[in-house]
Amino acid sequence: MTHAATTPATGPFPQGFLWGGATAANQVEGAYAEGGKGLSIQDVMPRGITEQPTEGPTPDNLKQTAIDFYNRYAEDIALFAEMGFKVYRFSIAWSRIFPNGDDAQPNEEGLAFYGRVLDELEKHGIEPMVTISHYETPLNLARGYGGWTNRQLIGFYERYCRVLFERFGNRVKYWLTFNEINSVLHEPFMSGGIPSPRAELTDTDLYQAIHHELVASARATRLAREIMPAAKVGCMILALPVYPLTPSPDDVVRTMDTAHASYAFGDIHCRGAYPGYLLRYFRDNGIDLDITDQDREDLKNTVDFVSFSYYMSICESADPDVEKGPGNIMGGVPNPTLEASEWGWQIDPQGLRVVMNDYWERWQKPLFVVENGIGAKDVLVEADGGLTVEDDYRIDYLNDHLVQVREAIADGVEVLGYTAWGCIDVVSASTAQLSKRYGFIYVDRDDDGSGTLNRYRKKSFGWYQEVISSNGAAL
Ligand code: BGP
Repeated sequence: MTHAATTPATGPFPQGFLWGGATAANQVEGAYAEGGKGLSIQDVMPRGITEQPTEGPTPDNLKQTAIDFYNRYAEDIALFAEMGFKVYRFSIAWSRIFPNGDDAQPNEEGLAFYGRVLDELEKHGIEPMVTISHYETPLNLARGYGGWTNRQLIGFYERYCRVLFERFGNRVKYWLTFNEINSVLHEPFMSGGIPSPRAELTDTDLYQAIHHELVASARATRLAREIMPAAKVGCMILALPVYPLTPSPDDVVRTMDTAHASYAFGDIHCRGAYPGYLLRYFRDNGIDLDITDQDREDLKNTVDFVSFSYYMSICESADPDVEKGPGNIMGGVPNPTLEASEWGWQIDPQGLRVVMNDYWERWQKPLFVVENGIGAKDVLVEADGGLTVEDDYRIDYLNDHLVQVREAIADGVEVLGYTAWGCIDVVSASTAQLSKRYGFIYVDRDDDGSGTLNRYRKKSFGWYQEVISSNGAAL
């Protein structure tokens, strides 16, 4: 059967589609040493992933104060409500709840803060979605235990989850266990609290750490079902569709291998066991992991849905001389047919449709797009309604990507919702700067830390408001 050209999908999104935005604690809250919070790995990453971590916290780390969400959350959530958000994805800073990660008792002041955030969301009828661990491992678990290479972290994480589920289980339905869990392959410190740089880490240690995280994720899922039967638990994957650079079978096979490295995380979360291609990789590379029978049982607690971030696609080539380009953590071989953002991340709206079809067919679990957006150097300008940013480039990027979400829905993919990344400007994860902005809301703060922290609605604010109020028909 041949397909005629498909008719582009138009009209509104499914009823109840969850429109919203996403942030992470370390990138918005600030108050890094207030309210009983302990240090996290982010407090020693003043340059993000571009430089080695520092010994202790340094005042040039913008995340120490970030955008002061810790004090301004009510104002910010009111702005989200004004845009019409149905859902807000945020993370809980592990070291606000367990300052050292291994404490016997949680920090009540930290729990009280998130209780206040939830109050505000409830006041506006916004559904919360919580990332339990978003690049914020308590520093003590990294430096004192070796991060996720240490099996003890499973127990510490489970204790932390139990506290969250018991305290907030009747208020939060959507939970994500680990942000971009596959990113640990490239950023072991930021993603897995593992102190050794990637080059000094053996594959065995890396995959043992990954195994511990996967078991922790599955145990959290089981615990969630016991404590909050109505909850929905998702994994969170950094989606980076990989295309062969040429039609050469060598490139195609290489593309498959590269794709497998990330698929493995979804396969284990959705199928409850290690896939054959990963077991083969272990055999071929002499990787011998400590996997207990109990671990195998635990892994069978599969997730309810698959969430993912999507910013770009990459190419892959079997030719070792082909150079890789920049990108969301992993990067990859640039695609000669695509344009790129100011940071060299290639823009590929159709890749989002491709990856959604791919994940849906592979796992048959509902999808949630929990990050998407374009980092840009916005300029604040004077306009009729006051200061704003004329961010047509952001509107174009988001519009083009949402059109592809609609296409995927028309293809039959089940999609729960969409949260635009950095719905308010946040400190960038990779650069730790504020000049790489994603928001619908501009925050007056510069990379040198100066600025009033005032919030201003960008042009995209009104655009997203219309998209939401028309349930996508305005795209
Ligand atoms: C993802 C992270 C986010 C976020 C986003 C944009 O990898 O989950 O925390 O920051 O990418 O990346 P960046 O801030 O480096 O532009």
